[in-house]
Amino acid sequence: MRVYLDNNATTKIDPLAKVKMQPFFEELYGNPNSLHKFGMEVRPYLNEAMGAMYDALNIPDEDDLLITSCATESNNAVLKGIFFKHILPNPAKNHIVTTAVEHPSIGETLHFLAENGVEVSFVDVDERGYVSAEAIQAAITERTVLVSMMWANNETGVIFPIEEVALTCKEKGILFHTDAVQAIGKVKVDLSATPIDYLTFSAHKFHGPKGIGALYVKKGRELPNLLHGGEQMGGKRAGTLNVAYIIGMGLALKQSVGHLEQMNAEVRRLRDKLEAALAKIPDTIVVGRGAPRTPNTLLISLRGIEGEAMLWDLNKAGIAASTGSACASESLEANPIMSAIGEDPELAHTAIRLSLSRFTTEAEIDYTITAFTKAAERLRSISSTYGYKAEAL
Ligand code: C6P
Repeated sequence: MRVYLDNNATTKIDPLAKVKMQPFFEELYGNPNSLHKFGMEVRPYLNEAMGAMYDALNIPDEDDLLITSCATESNNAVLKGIFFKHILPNPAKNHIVTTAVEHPSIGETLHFLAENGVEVSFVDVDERGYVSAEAIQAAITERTVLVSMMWANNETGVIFPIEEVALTCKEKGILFHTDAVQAIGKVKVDLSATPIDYLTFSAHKFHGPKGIGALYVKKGRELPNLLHGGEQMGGKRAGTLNVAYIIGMGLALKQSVGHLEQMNAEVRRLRDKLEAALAKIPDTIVVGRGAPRTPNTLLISLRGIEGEAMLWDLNKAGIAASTGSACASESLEANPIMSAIGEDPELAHTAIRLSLSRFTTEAEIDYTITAFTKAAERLRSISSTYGYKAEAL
């Protein structure tokens, strides 16, 4: 059996989105900015896809949804945009608040800005991997220009108090950005209801194509152009539009939001079943238990079992999991979220992330429970002391 449980790294394309994209690689290949028929005939499809995204996230018509190449681009654009537009002209307001567990596209960008004089507060998580609104409020100073807080963490699935923090920022006149990559299609995101200034997402996390994402920008919060060049996206993000992928992203977003109930009932039931079974393995810790979590994610640590070794055994059984974020998977560094939580340092090397999707089946979960339990027994049996390390293989 082949079981894909790494849906926080990327997802398979929604079959309906794939079919809908196909004509835009073939007969409908015109450049939508061209004035001839080839170009013009594409435009209604683009408008439909953009409209679907505005509807899915309840985006007011006057606000912008800028298409980017990925969430990493959107996150870079918003942080560097704030630097150019607000911090450089007014260095008295040069403080940004964020969390210690953001994706590197936020964390690394902020380290880069810190090298350029920006003051950054990385607020720590508690023992569940949660950051409270009070902890963010306590970090805000008179110099704060922006708070950037992820909606849901990619490693634990822990959901952060976005509404509360957004309201605080609004009251204090501070800009608010959220990286909603792991929230879209898992929790309700309503941009008319919550006072968010900027929001990031990426299509391949909700069964859209890879290499396309978006940045939501509230009216009046415009940033310098993300890419200078032609007049695409009103000049705000130049470059020929990736029509097929925008069409795919539009349909995939509509579909995922339409399946929110399934996600919160059926997918959650399967995740909880998996979690309950794996938590019976002696000496395990489910990270984020007791905090609000996305319905599809499970981060579990097994004392004495190197995460890499577990992945290897699971892979041999045909199961795809990860030790955390896919973009950090080549380093054998301690898992960042586990280190941030401040658990026993050994546990930071033993975390396994299993992330489901609405395409995950009960049979796949049952198979995983058996294979995972067997792998844990095997790996523990070869280390009587639990002192086993992957390098010893
Ligand atoms: N997280 C993971 O395994 P891109 O690659 O640019 O489409 O998305 C980046 C990104 C930004 N924010 C969050 C919260 C994310 O989870 C990701 C991607 C993957 O956790 C790959 S590193």
